Amino acid sequence: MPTPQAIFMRKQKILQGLAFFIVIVLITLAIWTGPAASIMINGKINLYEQWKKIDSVKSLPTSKLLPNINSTRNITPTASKISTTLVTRTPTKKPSITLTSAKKSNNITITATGFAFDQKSVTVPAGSQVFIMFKNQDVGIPHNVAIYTDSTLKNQIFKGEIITGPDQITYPSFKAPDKPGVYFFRCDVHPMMNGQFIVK
Ligand SMILES: [Cu+2]
Repeated sequence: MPTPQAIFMRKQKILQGLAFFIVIVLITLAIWTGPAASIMINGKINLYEQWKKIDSVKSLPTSKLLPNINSTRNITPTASKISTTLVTRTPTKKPSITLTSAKKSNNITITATGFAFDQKSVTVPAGSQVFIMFKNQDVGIPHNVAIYTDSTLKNQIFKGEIITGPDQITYPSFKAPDKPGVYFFRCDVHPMMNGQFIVK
């Protein structure tokens, strides 16, 4: 006499076997129905024959074509009809960095000492950005650096802030003239302190 537990176990095993069988059947059906359905339409198994039929149908007049098209449309393997088109892309040009507008910057140091500049002339590249560091070493004396086209002072190119020594300042940068030539710089407080601002 099997115990109730043994009966329960046996039922469990039968159920498991049944479930497994059903799963196998379902998988088999799923595998077979897809391709089989597409092949078996119209009772024709040979896809090649179907293709030949389509080709022969194409040459027929439209009136005779229509019913056949309806019956053969379903078996047309659309996947093979999809044409893959290669899209060729021309690579975009690499951005080239040109330094035409931003020329090499120019750092200049001018020192005023004993009511005189330490240099008679300074030279900068034409059109360059000029950074002037001005050092005033005269104690209690105001000086600056200002640049003009010439000694007539008609056209001012740059005017640096007046500072009282001992002090130093980095002036805001300015753009040197594009036209090469000999320009003029001076201390606005003491006009006899001057020199050549050469643009090359
Ligand atoms: Cu001065």
